Amino acid sequence: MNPIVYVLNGPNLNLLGKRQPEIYGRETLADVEAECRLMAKELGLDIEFRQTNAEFQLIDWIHEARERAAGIVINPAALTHSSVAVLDALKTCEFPILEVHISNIHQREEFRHHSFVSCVAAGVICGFGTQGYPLAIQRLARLIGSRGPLPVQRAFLVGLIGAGIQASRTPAMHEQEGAAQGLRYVYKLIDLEILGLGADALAELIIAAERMGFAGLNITHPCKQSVIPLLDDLSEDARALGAVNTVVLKDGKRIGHNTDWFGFAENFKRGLPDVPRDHVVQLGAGGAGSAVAHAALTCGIKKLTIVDVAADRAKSVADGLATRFSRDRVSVATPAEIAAVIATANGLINTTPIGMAKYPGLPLPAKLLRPDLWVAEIVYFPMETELLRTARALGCRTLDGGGMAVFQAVEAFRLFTGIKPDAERMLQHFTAMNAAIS
Ligand code: CA2
Repeated sequence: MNPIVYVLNGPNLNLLGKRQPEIYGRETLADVEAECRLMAKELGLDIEFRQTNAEFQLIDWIHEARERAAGIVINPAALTHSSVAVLDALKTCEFPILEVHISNIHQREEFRHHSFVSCVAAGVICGFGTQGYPLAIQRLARLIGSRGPLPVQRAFLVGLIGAGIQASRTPAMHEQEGAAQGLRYVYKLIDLEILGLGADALAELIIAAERMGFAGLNITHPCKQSVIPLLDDLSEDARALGAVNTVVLKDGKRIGHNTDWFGFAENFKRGLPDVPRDHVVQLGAGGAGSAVAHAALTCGIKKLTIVDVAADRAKSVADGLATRFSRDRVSVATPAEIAAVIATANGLINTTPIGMAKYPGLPLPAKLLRPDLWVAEIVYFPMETELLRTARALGCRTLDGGGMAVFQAVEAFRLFTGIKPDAERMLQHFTAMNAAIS
């Protein structure tokens, strides 16, 4: 139920718009009522709009309002200047009263300069023409704390398709930010493992998501590459990287993006802003590996050596990078060559799954780490991988994968909704969530 506001008008105001337009304008009282109703609706108020030529009637309505209303807007008309009775009635009210006059009574005859009711009014509006009425209602809404009807909230349904994704923090990050933005935001996990489906179910799942009105999907292992043929178009980054982690579903079209590289770049810029970047070794050339390598070169790493157990995979990522950055900034090495390449490196980035809760261990022999080597991870589950723990113990500067997880979500949220999320808030929420869980 909305609060009720009485808008009361005294003698002769029924003539509004019909006589003396030079003083009172051309709007009729019915016009004024319509404007008041419009304003009241916007502010979540109900109004009783009344006019009378009889003093007793005005007083009776004030008494009635005492019982029912949250406030009064009153133009007592000539009674303003004469009626102690109207004043006494208003004095019994315990809610805000706003006094309105269409004309500027202070520019008119001397007898109109005094108002009997102003002393009980929370405010007086005069000389604004009939506009004074909606203005008074607006002010009254403030005074009684009416914020208006609940705004219609925009709704977004999104999700993540992947295998073994139950521990993902992405749904909570999106939903929390959606709520903070005043949206109805639901993020569903579509876990192939739980559904007992293979990656070949992807086509069917995307159609289902479209039919159910999903605004978009995040895509993860093992579908980041296989999703590409199912899409209508790709962003420049996704095309370059050959991997998609975000699909926007809009106007019957599926557009693939890659926010992973942005996630790593942003995390790196914040977490290791001043580390040397002459030569860096990256372990892993999988889907995440190509995005991270792209981010690393974008962040000014002068030379990147990519190491992968599958030589062809490392070569294909390196070839892709060479077309976008210069060839001499990228090279490949086999696991047998790690010791040699790491000897000249300033930093090490691990993009292999080794270190994840599912694949514990170190992605390279511990003896290859040294205190002057910085070490970055993309895994955030656990936040401290064995690699990070070992490196930290040695005195290396390190970067965990938490920030990357947050910033890929920041960018995906923006793509799904068209609304800029608050990255700092998402970061804080992620940190708090991890502290509560671990
Ligand atoms: O300016 C105002 O709103 C007044 O309250 C109007 C009162 C007057 O006595 C006050 O001093 C100021 C008069 C209302 C009469 O309304 C008419 C409207 C159109 C034509 C004739 C009278």
